Amino acid sequence: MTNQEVKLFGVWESPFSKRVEIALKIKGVEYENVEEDLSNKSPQLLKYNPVHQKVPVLLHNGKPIVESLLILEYIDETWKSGPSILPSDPYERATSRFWANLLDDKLIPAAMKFIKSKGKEQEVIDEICELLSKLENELGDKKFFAGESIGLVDIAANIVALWLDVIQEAVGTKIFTKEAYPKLFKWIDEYMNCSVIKETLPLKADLLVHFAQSGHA
Ligand SMILES: N[C@@H](CCC(=O)N[C@@H](CS)C(=O)NCC(=O)O)C(=O)O
Repeated sequence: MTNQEVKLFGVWESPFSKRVEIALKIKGVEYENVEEDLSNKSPQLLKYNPVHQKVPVLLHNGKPIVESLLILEYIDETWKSGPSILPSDPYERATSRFWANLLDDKLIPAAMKFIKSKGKEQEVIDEICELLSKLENELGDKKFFAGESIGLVDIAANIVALWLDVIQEAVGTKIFTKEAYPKLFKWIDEYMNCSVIKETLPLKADLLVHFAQSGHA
């Protein structure tokens, strides 16, 4: 495909925006990054995502796509040339979507509650630990959730790879440790070592400063 308009409206500190950046880079798609200010959202963001008014928004030849997991699927289906993000087998595709959705439906809301309760509510801690154990179990001895190279669940789980540690350091309650989750930590090493991930995800130190200033990750 030539002469395409591909624009990403995002913010540097968002794990959701970073999912989309990672997918575009994996596919080798050239795009323009539009950095939003969430305290003063641009008219374009409000126009392209009138329902949720959130980043990320991918604009492809004038057409907006919203919700990061849907954008990942759109990218995978639109740019067939690069490596696949979703597996081709229908059962494996459904399973990947299940785990990616679980992150967004359960783990991320629990992490938000963890921040709100300043890491003090045992019920929230238990919920996060249970979800992490399930993820650890799903990963098993694989290098990545998708197998030998990164796929949908790996990209969706970048919150586990970086943001969770920032959150627990910021609130001062450590629950996600190498001792408790050795497989997930091995995955983090592999994931953070991929060149596309290294060049895309922000530095932990910068996220910590941002968290201290804004009160959210
Ligand atoms: N489910 C959405 C979540 C996106 C999201 O929560 N974006 C945040 C930034 S991390 C946002 O734009 N917040 C602005 C607001 O809530 O006003 C996705 O996967 O794209």
